[in-house]
Amino acid sequence: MTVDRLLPTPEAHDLLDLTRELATRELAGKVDDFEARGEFPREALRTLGRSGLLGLPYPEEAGGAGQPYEVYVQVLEVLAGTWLGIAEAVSVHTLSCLPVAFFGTAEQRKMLPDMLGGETLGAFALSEPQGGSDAASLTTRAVAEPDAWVVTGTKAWITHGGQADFYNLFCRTGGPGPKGISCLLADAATPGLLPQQPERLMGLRSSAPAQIVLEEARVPRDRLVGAEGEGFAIAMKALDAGRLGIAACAVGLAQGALDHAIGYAREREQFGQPIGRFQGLGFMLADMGTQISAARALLLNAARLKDAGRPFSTEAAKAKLFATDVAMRVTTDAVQILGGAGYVSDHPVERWFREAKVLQIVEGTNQIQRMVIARSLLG
Ligand code: COS
Repeated sequence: MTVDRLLPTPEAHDLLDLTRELATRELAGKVDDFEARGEFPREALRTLGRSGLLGLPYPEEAGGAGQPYEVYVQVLEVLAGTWLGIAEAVSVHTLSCLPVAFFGTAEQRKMLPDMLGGETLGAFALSEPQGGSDAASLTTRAVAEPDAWVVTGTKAWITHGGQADFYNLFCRTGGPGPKGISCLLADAATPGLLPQQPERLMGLRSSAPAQIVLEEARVPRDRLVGAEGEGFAIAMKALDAGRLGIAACAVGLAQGALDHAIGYAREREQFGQPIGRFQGLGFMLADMGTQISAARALLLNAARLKDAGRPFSTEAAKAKLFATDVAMRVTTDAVQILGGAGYVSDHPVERWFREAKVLQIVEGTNQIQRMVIARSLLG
């Protein structure tokens, strides 16, 4: 189904067309294979980078495409409708560029053209085995020596772990709590930065995260991003933007599932007519379409607030919460509409159902999003 989109500029229309073309030409034929083998699509990401899709919402003078979030999230949505693993990788990479782009020194910002052009791939290392939702309790420690920060600890669930060229390492450089956290930018080649085996996932297998063990990893002193003690605020700001990316992934995945279910409901006949003509299924499709439109509207509203420079964290949390819950419901219903055919891997809805689950968990569980929303309501 073609989604009727109101885009702000002719350039944005061209960008969406380019994304659809790349999705069809470069991604659609590869996704099943890469997901089945659990292989990371590094080359496909490079292709997207060379087409300008890995630095979309960053200023042109930094090497980005200067696009508003309103447009960037719709590009992600199109990618997610074809290959969630790629869309999530683009979203995480974009998030990983944010600390340097907005808090980096002039010297650090020299790395931005390669980052935003997709020549180098980024990772965002905040979570730890004992501290996921409670991010401010992280224990990875960075000790200042004259020439380097010496980092010891373990990071967990790191998307692009073992694939990334640079890591945002959130470390404790001071006392307990959020004010004792700083952000370091580490190269993948840093001695003592040791990616572990990728996790074995329920879905999204082409982009499996890994733990990163840090054994006295020596990160040069000039790789502190922002001020000492500013790391938690940087992480939260990056996550606010990242949550829009995950919401976009959810909307795109749900739209893909709806489109597939519609195609099936038109073709499949039972009792002498296409099954979509039965009210029970027609109403399911109607609810799926309505929920997706509502999720997209929440997402675009939050993105437009961000573009206007207005506070948007609460709206981003609402968009992430709602859109990912919608993706779970819609993919579940898509499996139901296909019946037995939905439960086997001949149709992608079985994979999309498995993939939707993780979106309710990453970049802040949906319980954390509710916490953010409730706090803003209560003050
Ligand atoms: N933007 C900027 N600063 C923020 C912020 C935001 N969105 N959210 C919080 N902060 C600041 C606060 O203002 C506070 O600083 P001040 O004391 O100077 O005001 C500081 O950060 C601590 O905030 P808070 O007290 O709210 O921290 P909590 O420990 O209660 O944690 C939540 C807040 C739960 C929102 C945070 O831990 C969180 O988002 N957890 C989930 C982490 C996550 O998403 N992980 C996914 C892994 S990354 S892929």
